[in-house]
Amino acid sequence: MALLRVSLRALLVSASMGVLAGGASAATTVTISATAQGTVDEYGRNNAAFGSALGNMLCGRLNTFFIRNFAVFTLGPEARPQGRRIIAATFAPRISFNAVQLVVSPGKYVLRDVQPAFVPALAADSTPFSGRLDIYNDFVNGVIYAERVVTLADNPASIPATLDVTLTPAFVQAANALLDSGGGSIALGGSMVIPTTPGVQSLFAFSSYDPPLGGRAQLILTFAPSCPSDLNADNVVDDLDFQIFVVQYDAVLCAAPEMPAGCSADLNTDGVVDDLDFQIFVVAYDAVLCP
Ligand SMILES: [Ca+2]
Ligand SMILES: [Ca+2]
Ligand SMILES: [Ca+2]
Repeated sequence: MALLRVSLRALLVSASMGVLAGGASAATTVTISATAQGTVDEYGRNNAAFGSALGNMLCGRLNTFFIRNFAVFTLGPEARPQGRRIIAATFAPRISFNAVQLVVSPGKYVLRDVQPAFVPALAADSTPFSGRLDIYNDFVNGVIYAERVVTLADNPASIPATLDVTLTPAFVQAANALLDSGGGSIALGGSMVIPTTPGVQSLFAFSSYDPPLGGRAQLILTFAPSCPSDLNADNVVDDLDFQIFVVQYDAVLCAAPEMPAGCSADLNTDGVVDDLDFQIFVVAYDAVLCP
């Protein structure tokens, strides 16, 4: 702590000399369009083999057989703002016709992980495959990325529309791990848990690629500094961050005109930058490296 005290005191002098800049903003949103999206039916056929339009995402019971859907996203290093990690994610498929055609309502839409070995076949969605029950079955196995009860009320008043599906912390963790490893593709496999009434259609439907009603599903990622006290988002908490902190500490109120935009030093998000925030900052400053 002795070194910390000396360093902070030295910087308080430079702060009073007015050499300080504002901090990094609190969060950044990045939207990524699906690399591929489509359907795998209970015969293990994708859209290209099943005769469905490329990119059509149908899920549930279609006439006499069952069908599941998927979306593939490519996360490259360029998707991640420097020094930031994903803190939240939303899957936002486009709805090009009635989202829910449930005779018996409600149903539950579940998204799960897709084994990496299956991703290339799904990503090449114009290349037909059939008999891939391993892929079809994988969509109901593994880590849950989202669960959403759907009813007829989920049908939008007009189309096209977007349906927001909040993804779980397990997805956020997987996406961060993918970015940490240099990037790659991640796929989500969807299934419907529906009342079993033979012959009754119970369908949850998303977009095709076709304009104007379709469009690719979106993945909306919210990035934040990898640790909140890292105010300049360079992955370490050091004197540069303290310089940013002290300017906001002087301004106190997040609503004050002199407060830098974003009020990033309000680490406990109570609307003021005060000693409570400093107590949080000092712990991270002491640790130096972001986790
Ligand atoms: Ca799976
Ligand atoms: Ca920093
Ligand atoms: Ca505060």
